Amino acid sequence: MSNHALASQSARTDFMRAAGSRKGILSWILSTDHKRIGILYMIAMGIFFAVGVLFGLLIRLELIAPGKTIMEAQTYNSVFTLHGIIMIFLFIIPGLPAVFGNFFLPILIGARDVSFPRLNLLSWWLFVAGGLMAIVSVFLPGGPADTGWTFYIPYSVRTSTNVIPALLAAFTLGFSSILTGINFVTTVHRLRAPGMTWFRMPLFIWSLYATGWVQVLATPIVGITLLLVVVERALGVGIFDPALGGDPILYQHLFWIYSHPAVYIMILPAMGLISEVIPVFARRTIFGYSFIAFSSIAIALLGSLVWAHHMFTVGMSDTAQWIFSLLTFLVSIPSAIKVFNWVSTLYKGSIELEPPMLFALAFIFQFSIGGFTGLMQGALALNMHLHDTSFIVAHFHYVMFGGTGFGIFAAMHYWFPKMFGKMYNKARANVSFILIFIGFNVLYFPLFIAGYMGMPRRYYDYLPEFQSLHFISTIGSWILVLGLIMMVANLLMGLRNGSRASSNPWGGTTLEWTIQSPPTVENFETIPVVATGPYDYSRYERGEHA
Ligand SMILES: [Cu+2]
Repeated sequence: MSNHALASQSARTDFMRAAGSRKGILSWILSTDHKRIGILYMIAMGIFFAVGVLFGLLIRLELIAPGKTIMEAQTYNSVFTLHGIIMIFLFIIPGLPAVFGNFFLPILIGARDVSFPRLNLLSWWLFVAGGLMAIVSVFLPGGPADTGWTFYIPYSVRTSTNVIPALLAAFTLGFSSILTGINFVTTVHRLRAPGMTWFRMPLFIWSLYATGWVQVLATPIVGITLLLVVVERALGVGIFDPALGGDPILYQHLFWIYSHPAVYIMILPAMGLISEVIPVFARRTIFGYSFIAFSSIAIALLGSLVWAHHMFTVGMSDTAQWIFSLLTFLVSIPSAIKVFNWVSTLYKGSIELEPPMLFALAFIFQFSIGGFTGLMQGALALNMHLHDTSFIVAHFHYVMFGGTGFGIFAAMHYWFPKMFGKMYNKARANVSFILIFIGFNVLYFPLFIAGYMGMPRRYYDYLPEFQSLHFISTIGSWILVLGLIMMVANLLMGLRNGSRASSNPWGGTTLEWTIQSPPTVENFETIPVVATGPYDYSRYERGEHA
């Protein structure tokens, strides 16, 4: 059945209203439908994000002036630790794969669900359990962990705060991520519709596929490492603590052997999403499809060889240092290919600045700043100067928030009409985008300057010469949060009383736009037969508008 015929089918009961064997909340939290699981992740993740943003706001408020502002130094250490743990393990890592990957991966390849639906539900329960463990650790006697999200040794085996619950929370969340990776890799291999060959797959799928392998292969390493810290703390066995004959540098190697590839678990799906949005709103067939597809795989492979660039100051041999420096420069090439191809797709395009496109363009701008400042840190001499300064904080927020965060917002505005069958108010969405974009850059850019001038990260207090930069940065955080609140309020209003959305409000050409909004439980009445590549805008390029 051709794609067009599918679009004209009359609306059937959608997955949210379909009557299953269970009723009410049980029909959600015990559902194995990939779409419902995607939305369950969205709700849980949204709550954790709000908590993470609150902690971020408190950090900025404390740093508005030198000395004590709103909290004691000990509390400050716990607040930035929790901010890091929540934003990394409970927002950025699950963000695109668990929410939008779960909802759209099967639909984009022409399938009815993922390979292991019950395992998929289990991954969500592990996610919630891990999140609750992290939150509970705040209220247990001893107080929340104050080690930073990296749990560096020896402090994490000596501090009296609740490190073990935090470690076990991260361990449990790791399992949720591994199970999601197993599901996605298997689904891409096994459940593609007839004709959906590898080089006809949407690029979001290539990015989820590469991410899935990193989730499966790298996450167990940090899982074991965190368990070893629990054993060392609980049983006093010398593994990492030098006082017990252990090696703290070994801990850093094991930690970053996962955590650097983990940054690609965070950014690759967002890159895939940008490759979905750019052709639709530029009305152009994507430039260099196979280069973008392969660059996702190359990033996953090369990204597992650069971990020690986080450790240039620990006293490694010169040989080891220049090798990891060189590899760090190399891994930037496949990322640059993506940016080049996105910009080439925009060239001569008929660009429509709809809300998803605004967030996607901001992604390209901010990810490029994040990328370039990453390259700077690959240079050994500069790294010695910038290591552990607020320059690093600015760098990873430009990549993780300015990149993946904006990617999540772009995905939300792009797929909202398909997921919920309703439109949000575009004018309000654009205003919220402007506030978020300005707030973000006013918040983080000054931290590059302060860090270059020597402002250390994770410090509760600072020298007066850094005050003006911190003051500007804190104002930025208020503008940003105002924009975030407006964005969420606008989407919730759209959910409540937005106008009905058609099956293809943006003029997309991938499979999700051929089925009704919201989709039915089965996604497709009949499994589609795919005959073309994903982003065919040749009619527009020939000037033959639809
Ligand atoms: Cu790294």
